[in-house]
Amino acid sequence: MSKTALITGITGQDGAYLAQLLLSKGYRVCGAFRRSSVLNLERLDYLGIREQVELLPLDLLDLGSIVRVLQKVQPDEVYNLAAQSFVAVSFDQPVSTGDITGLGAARMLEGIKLVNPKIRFYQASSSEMFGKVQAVPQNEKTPFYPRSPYAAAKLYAHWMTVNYREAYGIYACSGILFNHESPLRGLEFVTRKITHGVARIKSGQERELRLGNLEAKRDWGYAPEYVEAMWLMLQQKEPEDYVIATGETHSVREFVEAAFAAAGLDWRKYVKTDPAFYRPAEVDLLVGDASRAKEKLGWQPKVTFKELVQIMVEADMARLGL
Ligand code: NDP
Ligand code: GDR
Repeated sequence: MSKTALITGITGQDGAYLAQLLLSKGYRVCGAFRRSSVLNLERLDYLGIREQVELLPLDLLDLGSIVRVLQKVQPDEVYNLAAQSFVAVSFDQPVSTGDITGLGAARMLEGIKLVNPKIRFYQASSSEMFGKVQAVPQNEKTPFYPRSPYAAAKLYAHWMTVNYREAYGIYACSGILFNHESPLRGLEFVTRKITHGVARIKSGQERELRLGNLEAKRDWGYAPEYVEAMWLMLQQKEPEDYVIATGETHSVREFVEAAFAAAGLDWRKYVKTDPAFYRPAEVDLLVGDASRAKEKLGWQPKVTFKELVQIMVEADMARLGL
C-alpha cells in the first residue's frame, strides 16, 4: 500500500523538490500552504507536479488548522519544512520568526501527539544553529551558538523534536542541513540573487549587483540531493539527527566570481558592496561533516560547487531566453 506524506512549506524550494521525489516513489503527497492573497505555486508548476499534489490550507500559527489537516490526511510521514526562513528578515521580525519557525514546530509535534503519535516526523533544522562556530567542521556533536533570531528559533524547534522523541517515543528526526541551493531558491538568498543578477546583467536589463558581506563562507550543496536525505532519515529503524553537508566551504566572493565567469563576465565591473545587506551579527564560516549520514543513510552529495553554480546560472539565463 502506498504511503501518505504531508509536507508543510510545499510552496518553498525544498517542499517542491521533496514532493517531486516522494511522487516518484509512489507516495500520496499532501502539501500544506498558508492562505495569502496570491497562492504561490510557481515551483510546483516549474517541476510540472501541481496537479499531483493534494493542497490543504494550514498555518503553523494555528494549532487547530494543524490538527484538522492531520486528521483529514492521516499521513504516515510529516515533513515540517515551513518556516520564516530568511535570516536577514529575522532581525527585523524576531517575534513572528520565533512564533512560526520555533513554536510552529512545537505545534506540529503537539498535533502529532494528539492525532496519531505513530506518524513519523521530520524537522528542518539548520546549520545556522552552529552560528559562531565552536569547532570546524561541524557535526552532530558540535555545540550550538545561534547568531540570529532565526537560528535561536530553529534551535528551540530542534530541541523540541528531540524532546518529543525522548518523552513520547515519537519517531521524530532533525536534519541539520547546511545551505542547499537550486534554480528554485528564493530570490532573496545570496546564491540566487547572484545568479539572477548575472542573467539580468548579461541580458542588459541591469548594470550592477549590490551585495553585503562577501567574506562569509558557506557549505553549499544541491537541494534535490538534500531532500533525498530527509526521506532517508524517516526510513530508518531508529530516529536520529543527522548533519547533511558537502564538507566544502566557499566564500560569497568565490560564488560571485564563479557565477559571473559562467556567463563570460568579469564580476569586478558589476558588483558593489552595500552596507544595507550586512547583518547585525554574522555567521562567518560554516562547513559540515556528514560522515554519520554517509555511514548510516548511505547518503553522499554528488553535485560539486562548480556544477551547482553552472546549473543555477544556466537556469536563470534560460528564464530570460538567453
Ligand atoms: P523557503 O523559504 O523556500 O520555504 C518556506 C516555506 O514555509 C514556504 O512554503 C512558506 O510559504 C512556508 N511558510 C512560512 N510561514 C508559514 C506559516 N506561518 N504557515 C505555513 N507555512 C508557512 O525555504 P526552503 O525550502 O529553502 O527551506 C525549507 C526549510 O528548511 C525551512 O524551514 C528552512 O528554514 C530550512 N532550511 C533550509 C535550508 C536551505 O539551505 N534551503 C538549510 C537548512 C534549513 P509561503 O510560500 O506562503 O511563504
Ligand atoms: P543564510 O543564506 O543566511 O546562510 O541562510 P543567505 O543566502 O541569505 O546568506 C548567505 C551569506 O551571504 C551573505 N550575503 C548576503 N546574503 C543575502 N541574502 N543577500 C546579500 O545581498 C548578501 N551579501 C552577502 C550573508 O551575510 C550570509 O553570510 C540560508 C537560509 O536558507 C536558512 O533558512 C538556512 O537555515 C541556512 O541557509 C542554512
